[in-house]
Amino acid sequence: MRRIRANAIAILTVAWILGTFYYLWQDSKPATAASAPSSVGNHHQGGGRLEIHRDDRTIPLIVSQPPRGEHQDLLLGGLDENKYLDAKQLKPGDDPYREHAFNLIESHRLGAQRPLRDTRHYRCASLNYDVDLPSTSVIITFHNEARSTLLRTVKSVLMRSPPQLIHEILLIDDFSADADDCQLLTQIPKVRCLRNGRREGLIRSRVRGANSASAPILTFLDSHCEVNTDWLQPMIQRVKEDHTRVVSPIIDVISLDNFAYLAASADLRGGFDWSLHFKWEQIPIEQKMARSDPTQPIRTPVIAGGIFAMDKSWFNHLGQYDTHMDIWGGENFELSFRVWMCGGSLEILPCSRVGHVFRKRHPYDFPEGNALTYIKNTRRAAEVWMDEYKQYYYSARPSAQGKAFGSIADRLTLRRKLNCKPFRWYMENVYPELRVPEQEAVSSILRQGTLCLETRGMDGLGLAECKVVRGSRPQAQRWELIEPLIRQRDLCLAITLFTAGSKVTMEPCNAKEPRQKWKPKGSALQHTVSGLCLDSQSTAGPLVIAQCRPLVASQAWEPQIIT
Ligand code: UD2
Ligand code: MN
Repeated sequence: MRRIRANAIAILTVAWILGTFYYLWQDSKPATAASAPSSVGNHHQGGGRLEIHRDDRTIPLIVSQPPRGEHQDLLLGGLDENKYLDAKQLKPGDDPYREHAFNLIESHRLGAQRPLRDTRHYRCASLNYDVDLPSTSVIITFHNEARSTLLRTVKSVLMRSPPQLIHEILLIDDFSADADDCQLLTQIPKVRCLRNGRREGLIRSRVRGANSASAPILTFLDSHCEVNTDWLQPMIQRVKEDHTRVVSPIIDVISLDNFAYLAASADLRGGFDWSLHFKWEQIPIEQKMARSDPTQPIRTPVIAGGIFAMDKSWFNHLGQYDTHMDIWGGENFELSFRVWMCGGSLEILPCSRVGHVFRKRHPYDFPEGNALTYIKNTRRAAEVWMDEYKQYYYSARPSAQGKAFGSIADRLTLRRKLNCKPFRWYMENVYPELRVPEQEAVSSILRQGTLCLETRGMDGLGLAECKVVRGSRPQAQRWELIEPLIRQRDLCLAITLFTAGSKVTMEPCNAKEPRQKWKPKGSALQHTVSGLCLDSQSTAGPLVIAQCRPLVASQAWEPQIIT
């Protein structure tokens, strides 16, 4: 008897579970093809709700087909696509990776458009968006992009966005070799082309685009993207609800070898290490556990940088970009810190997907060199936004010390005017997972030929033969160069008076004390406020500050990192 009852309970339980699954499936499955109006393609606007009709039930295999026929001509205007694409052909024997760092043959083979697999979570398809969403100006900057990837970017936007939301597509041609790459595309309705008279880099190019945009929302894209089904509505919806949100899609991967479109993980957010190197990282486990709805936005400490939407007035209010940053790199940190610290937020929207060709190298040249440019840009971001935490940036990237980064006065004024929170707030509230490194700064000796700067007694300083005692340098000759300080343990190099000839001593460190602020100037060490340079005069005499004289031996200090 008891066994029969147990069996009955087991059967009922199984039936209940199956029933629940069936119910959930019924609820989420897409409408059948029979209800789709055949003339409108796969998007149908009705009753204030964007419905997506598909005739395929196996959701992961759904592809979003571009509309065909007349509809397409209306969207795309008079451009002869084949002529546009075929004008640039590889010669037999040419390396297909050479010019763009991706396989140009494969890209060309795909042509101007292609169907894409809808990589979103199936629940995204049943979300509703407002009928009266504001429109956007899409801004795409490029320097010598391949025609096939550029055209696919533009076409995918026109074909996979509700037309009323695309006010215009602004192409900023950053002084590419062939002006026709951009110009010919203006035959497509809504496409405008702005050509720079000289190479500006992506940061100033985007600002130029933003300044001539006329829609209330700005959407930035790289020039080798393909947007996926309903990519735009989730972003505009979030920005419409709160203009201080800066939103980006999940960035899917387009293979640089065969151009396959691959879904990216939906559990990632943007992060970085202290050298200001961007990386994707798992969302922290507590946040992951708390996520019951996979369509919900993901808060992110930083964005990758290339693909995001933002309210135009908010973009302008927050100071656009730092236009003293050149070519590529660092602007994503600067924007991310600024947005969080000055009252906004950053999020990744899982229901918006955009494919991007990730490359292993830059296919273009950097007039000042790649490394120096990255250092200049990230140094500007660190100097303006990272407060006392910038020392960890310098420890992680010692080569950044002493490299030129121009004046940041305007950006500091902006930070003050916007009344932004300190970086400590960002660390505590936005990115507590970023660990502060153990306080072990890099030590150097400061050489002048065979002599080394050393401390003597309480606050004395002098030059002496560089020594090695039992395999390591004596403490008196070890220095930590953490701008603006030149420190040894808790004491720092300081001037006594702000005039030439004034003696230099050691005193307790204080990064805000003007007498302790130094910066490298060529091979000299310059006192920032007086503009005078550290001078050893003679080996016997005291250390002083004197008028900077480039190439004078008593002012040349060669830092050499020691262990
Ligand atoms: C990522 C971002 C990129 C930017 C960069 C950091 C994504 C998908 N991409 O690098 O947008 O934030 O990190 O700076 O998040 N370009 C110019 N002028 C130049 C150099 C580049 O217009 O002098 C264009 C280029 O054609 C491309 C865009 O800027 O459309 C970004 O350059 P990228 O694709 O080489 O950068 P990526 O994806 O490695
Ligand atoms: Mn890119």
